Amino acid sequence: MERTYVMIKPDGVQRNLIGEIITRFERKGLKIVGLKMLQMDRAMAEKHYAEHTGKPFFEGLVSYITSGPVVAMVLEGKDVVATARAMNGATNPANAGPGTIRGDYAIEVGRNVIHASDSIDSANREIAIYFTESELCEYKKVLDDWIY
Ligand code: RTP
Ligand code: MG
Repeated sequence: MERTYVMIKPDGVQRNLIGEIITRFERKGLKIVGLKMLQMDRAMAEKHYAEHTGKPFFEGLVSYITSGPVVAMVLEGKDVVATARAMNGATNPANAGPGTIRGDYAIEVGRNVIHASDSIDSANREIAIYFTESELCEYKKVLDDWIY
């Protein structure tokens, strides 16, 4: 089954949105197979956002993402990469529709609460940054049969 990397950014943690956000993914029917809280350092941020190195917003992005703890998770489900991106909404919350996480909870592009991998390749790369194989749980839920 497909997996993606989702992360509640420091503003989401500070604004007490952890439970709210995780609840949305659970209710959708996506399975949490990895979950932890951590504080990113600069090296980790540069690795995660390597594709944005040198862009005008890069320094601000690194200082934002390292400004406090984040909640890292791996979600599993059919088409989960695209589904998590759709649930998060557009990068700039001004363009994110109501009902999306960014649409409902954010205003600034530089404080947009949540991350999700943009492709299966990105998901595999990002999951490996944050989780070891043994930290991910492969398990069956009774609900699986009701979701699929
Ligand atoms: P993310 O990687 O965080 O899930 O967001 P995304 O794919 O929707 O957007 P991406 O292009 O990967 O940008 C990464 C993060 O950089 C910040 N950003 N700021 N000031 C700006 O113009 C700007 N553009 C991007 C956002 O926090 C974005 O989520
Ligand atoms: Mg991105």
